[in-house]
Amino acid sequence: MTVDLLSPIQVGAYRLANRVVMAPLTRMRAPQFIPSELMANYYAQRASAGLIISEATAICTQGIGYPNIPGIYLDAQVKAWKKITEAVHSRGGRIFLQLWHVGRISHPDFHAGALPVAPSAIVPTGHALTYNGMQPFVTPRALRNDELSGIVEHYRQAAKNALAAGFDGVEIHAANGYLLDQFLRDGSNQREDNYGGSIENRCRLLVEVTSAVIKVWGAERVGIRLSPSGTFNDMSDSNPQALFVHLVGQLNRFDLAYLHVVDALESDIRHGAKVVDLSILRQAYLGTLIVCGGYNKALANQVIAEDLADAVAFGALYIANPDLVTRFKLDAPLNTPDPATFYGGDEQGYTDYPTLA
Ligand code: 8OZ
Repeated sequence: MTVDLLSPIQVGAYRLANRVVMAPLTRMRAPQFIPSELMANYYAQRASAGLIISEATAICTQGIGYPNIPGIYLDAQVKAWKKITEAVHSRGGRIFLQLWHVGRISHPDFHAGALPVAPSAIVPTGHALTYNGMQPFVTPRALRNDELSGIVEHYRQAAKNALAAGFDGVEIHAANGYLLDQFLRDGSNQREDNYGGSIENRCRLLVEVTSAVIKVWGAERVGIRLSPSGTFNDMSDSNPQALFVHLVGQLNRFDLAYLHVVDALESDIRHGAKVVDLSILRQAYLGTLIVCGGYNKALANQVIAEDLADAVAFGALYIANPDLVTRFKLDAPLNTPDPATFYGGDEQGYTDYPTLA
């Protein structure tokens, strides 16, 4: 039998009903950084996905860089997430929490005037979205060497909180120019200690975070997201292929539930990305690979048929199609996502996309 998007798959500890993954999607509908009731309905509507990966969720206040994103560092947040995991489980779904620290992609307005932190004091080009509108990024404060164990501890505690909130696992967000990605790449990491310089040193923080999170969850319930070709949030690296091939080699040792790779996007190409081919990562990584980045059903089935990936995550299509799996099964037409309602707002463009009758 040929394997396709609708074939079941073992991912770490779980037998997933299909290979259609809901990508992590920032939606900014968590006032005061507390998950809202509305979010329970939104995620429950999408429970037929083989796996839901939650929107990026702050592991501590220092990790916040956008308005109305959820956290996982307060009891009230754990309680609120519990309602969401219960809603997803009651519909037979599985949901991992994505653990997030934005690093320099933030603004002093989120930190009572304190500077955002980063591997090095290098300002990214661009603007932070704050409660006072778009504001230019500021030069971040370089984290001291003796602070890094505290960062690892924040990830560990957040992972424990995710367990208490009833999630099925966690995904470490090491993609898209946020803190862990900032450490990986030499465009943002110019440290001279044992967390900078060589590729091995730049991978150190992510490897330490992964070890800590695995101690909480077991490797079979932990995934990692990377964007080796990404330029979003002013990311650059002198040799991303060498960096990411080394990194996934290190990650092989952990036997994770999965590695989740964001493909080179059109915007990355436009920004002159040095593209790391998926085939190279597929060869270097020995475990389950999820890919993401503008796939439709045909392209997703193709990437699985060519054995370049095991499963595919869908972002915009999942925003607009809560019953995406059914629509794929039936080759039914898809709803069109409305970008005006992606970030912030209410039910509109969130829980009101129609399912098939
Ligand atoms: C879009 C807007 C805000 C955040 C990411 C968490 O790119 C995000 C994000 C995306 O990973």
